[in-house]
This record gives sequence, C-alpha cells and structure tokens, in this order.
Amino acid sequence: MDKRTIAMTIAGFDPSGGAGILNDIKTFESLGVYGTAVITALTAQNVHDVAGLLPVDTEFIEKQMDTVLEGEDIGYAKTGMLYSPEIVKTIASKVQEYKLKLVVDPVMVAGSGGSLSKKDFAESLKKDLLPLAVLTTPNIHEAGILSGMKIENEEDAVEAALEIGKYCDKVVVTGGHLKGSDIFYNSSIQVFEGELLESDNTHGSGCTYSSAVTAMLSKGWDTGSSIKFAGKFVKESIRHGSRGTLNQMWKFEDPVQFNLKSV
Ligand code: PXL
Repeated sequence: MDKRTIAMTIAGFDPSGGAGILNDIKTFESLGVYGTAVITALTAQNVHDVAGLLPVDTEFIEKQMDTVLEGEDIGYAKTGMLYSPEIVKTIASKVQEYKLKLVVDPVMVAGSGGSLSKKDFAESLKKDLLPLAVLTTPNIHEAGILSGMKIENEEDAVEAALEIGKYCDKVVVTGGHLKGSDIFYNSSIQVFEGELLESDNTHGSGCTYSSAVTAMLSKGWDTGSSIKFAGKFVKESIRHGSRGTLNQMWKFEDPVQFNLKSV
C-alpha cells in the first residue's frame, strides 16, 4: 500500500474538541490524510465561552516544527489560531525554511465570540504570512477585518476578496454567513454557489473547511476542486453534527467515496 500523504496543522488547542487542532486532525483523518499538529496556544473553552488562553512560547513552537519537519516529508500545512504577531513571524520564517505550501485560515475570534487574537494580529498576517501562502480562507468577519471593508452582501465579499488578493495569491471568502456561496479569487473571481444551512451546529466549521481544503490539496487536487469539495464537506458535517461540526462525521460510511461522489 502507498504511504498516506502527510499534512501539518499549526493551530490552537480547543479542549472541547469542536475546533482548533482536534478538529483539523479529525478532518484530515476522515479524508485519508495523516495529520501532524504543532500547537500555538492552549485554550480553555466550550461552545459558549473562551474562559482562558495560554500562548506557547515561540521557541517551543519552533522546536515542535523543527522536530516534526526534520523527520517527515510534508508538502502542505495550514494555520489556524496563531494569536500574536510574534507567533505569525515565527511561523513565517519556518514556512520559508521548510518551503511549506501554506493555507492560512485567518482565525481571530471563536464561534462563541471570544477573542483568539492579540492587537495588531491582522496587520501582521497581511504583512508577514499571507504573501507566503497559496490560499487564505476568511469568513466574512475575517475578510472584513483584513480588507478594512464592511461586508453585507456578495458584491461586498467580491470587493473584499479582490483587496485581500493584493496580499495573498488565492483567496476564498467563505459563504456561511452570507447566502452560502463561496467567493474564490484566483487572478479573477469565481462564485461557487452553495446553500445556507440554518444551524447552531457551526462551532469549528471554519477549521473543518480549511483543513478539508488542505487535505485535498495535499492529495494533489487543484485549488478550485479542493474548495468546492470543502464547501460540500463542511455543509454535510454541519448537517450531521451536534455540538460542533464533527461530532457525527464518523457516520460517513466511506469518506473516500463521499469525496469522489460529491464533486
Ligand atoms: O473556529 C476557530 C477556532 C480556531 N482555533 C481554535 C478555536 C477556534 C474556535 O473556537 O478554539 C483553537
């Protein structure tokens, strides 16, 4: 049997299991990708509240990356919660050192509304990390902050994607908070129509989305197909979930078949 593709998530730890690194690993695993995980911060939280946050010191983040990357051949990595400009800069230097192909999920706030980032974080992402990334996956709140624009409809989301596209090669503004369509910028704009689900079951949906895109890219899919697939995958995991997108994911009989059938 061929060895499975290995990907890396660089993100925060949500002990309630719904978001962050645990979500990323479950998503990778369910799509047949072996996940490695570098932790940037511990949090104490549940779906209602972020009660505590403890960033990992940057030297120890470097040590985690060096130790894993010296031993494994890893092409794609994704970032989630990076918390501070110092952590952003640390990751940027390691991405260059190891020539990682990077997907940036610009996490700033938890689904519960609790902050997961420090002052000046968005500026640092734009300056230091987005220029190194192959793709960034903001929701409309994150796209609003990164673009400095107010996003109220799909036309606004297109403008924001174009603005963020000045910093990052490819951008997808995810549609979960608009009418459900994903706005993809890749030198020109494409709109991937989606349906909007009414659900409280969305804790971790951004993590599931960005991890699913990263998993498919690391399996060799092109970016357009990977984001179309991730859109469908996240909707199914919201539909089938409870208390978070991934709780029921293991009910999919055959994730590999799911992925072939659904794109
Ligand atoms: O969904 C964004 C997110 C990312 N990373 C961590 C989180 C959350 C949301 O709660 O806790 C660690």
